[in-house]
Amino acid sequence: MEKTERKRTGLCCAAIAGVVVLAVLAIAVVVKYYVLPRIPSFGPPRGLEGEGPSVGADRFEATVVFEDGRIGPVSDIAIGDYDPASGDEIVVAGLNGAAFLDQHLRTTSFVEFERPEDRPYGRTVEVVDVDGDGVCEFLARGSYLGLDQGALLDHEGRLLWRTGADTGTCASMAAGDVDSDGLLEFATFQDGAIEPLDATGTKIWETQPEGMQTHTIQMADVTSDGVPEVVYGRHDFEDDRKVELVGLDAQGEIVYAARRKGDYLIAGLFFAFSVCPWPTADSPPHFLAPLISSIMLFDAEGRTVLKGRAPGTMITDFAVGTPVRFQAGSNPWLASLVVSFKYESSSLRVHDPEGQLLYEETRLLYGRPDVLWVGMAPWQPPGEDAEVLLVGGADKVWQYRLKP
Ligand SMILES: [Ca+2]
Ligand SMILES: [Ca+2]
Ligand SMILES: [Ca+2]
Repeated sequence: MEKTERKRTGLCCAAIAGVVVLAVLAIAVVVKYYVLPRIPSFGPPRGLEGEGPSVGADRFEATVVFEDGRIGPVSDIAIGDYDPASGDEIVVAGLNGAAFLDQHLRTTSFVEFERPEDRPYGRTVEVVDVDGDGVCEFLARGSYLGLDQGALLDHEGRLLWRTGADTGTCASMAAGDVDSDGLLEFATFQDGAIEPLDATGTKIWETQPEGMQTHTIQMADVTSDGVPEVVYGRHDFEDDRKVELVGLDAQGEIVYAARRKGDYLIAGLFFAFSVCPWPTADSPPHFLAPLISSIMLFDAEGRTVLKGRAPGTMITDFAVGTPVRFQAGSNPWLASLVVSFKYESSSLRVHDPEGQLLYEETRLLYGRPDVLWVGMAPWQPPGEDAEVLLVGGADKVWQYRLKP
């Protein structure tokens, strides 16, 4: 009787031990395959320590196609009719000047920017055409850290005006013709308020809408009427799981708002989202935002269009992107550049339309000759049927093409 009891107790203990072992194994499997992969990684991108490609090195080749020690970090590459001669050119704009290149990437002229010593202005220069006459001007925007003033320079690089002449700095700035009079306006975010300036740099109005917590504002036609709105992200304090993409018209009235579940998009929208056409350059505006270890492309309704892995990315980083048709006749891929101030690095990536990472390359930002900066454009070289990607660097432009 006692023996049977002991045997039963022994069996019982063995069963309990078995269940415990199984449970521990199950927990280990769940942690390894479900929990760990979902914890955001705050570490630097894998390629950072070695610099250079960490994914897809056998797929793309990069060559320097432009180099000029006068130009500085290249922040914009614009292709179109931007100088008095007829026909398209490629304008490469950097911190200190701009070069005009022909279709064979030969420099035809160079403009040096006036840079007063007393107060530095924007570190990222954008090619704009204020009056649409086919002769470009240059918009020097505040840096992404919001430390510099914005300024407009004429075609010869002479300073026309600066923002916040007294004290203000300009965290963000975007250009667009919001009132359809043929002249660009410039939306600025200064001292906690949105202030659009006219083509002469004069403030038109000022607004500080409720819930506005933006660091970045953009101009984009979110109402699909051919006229751009001033666009920014807003947090709904009544419901903190919601974020709104808001569009203001020429009078500063809210004419558009798209809501979506917040997640990390809230911060991505506030800090550093950019306008990114998708899937082609003529498509309705889409927006690219940095999240945690990923980037997200969403449409004007707030719907996710593409979410791609981007290790080392934080919601406060800056992300720019463009579609590139690297292969003739196939879908474009999304090329993006994330500038991370935390890791002092920039990462170039290419994702396919499903969000799969095809290429990744990280380079350190400071004191390196081969830094990658935010100027970026797809370009179809003459006689070719696919596009290459032009990316700005320090005093140079790189061309990325798909290997045959
Ligand atoms: Ca002009
Ligand atoms: Ca206008
Ligand atoms: Ca519109």
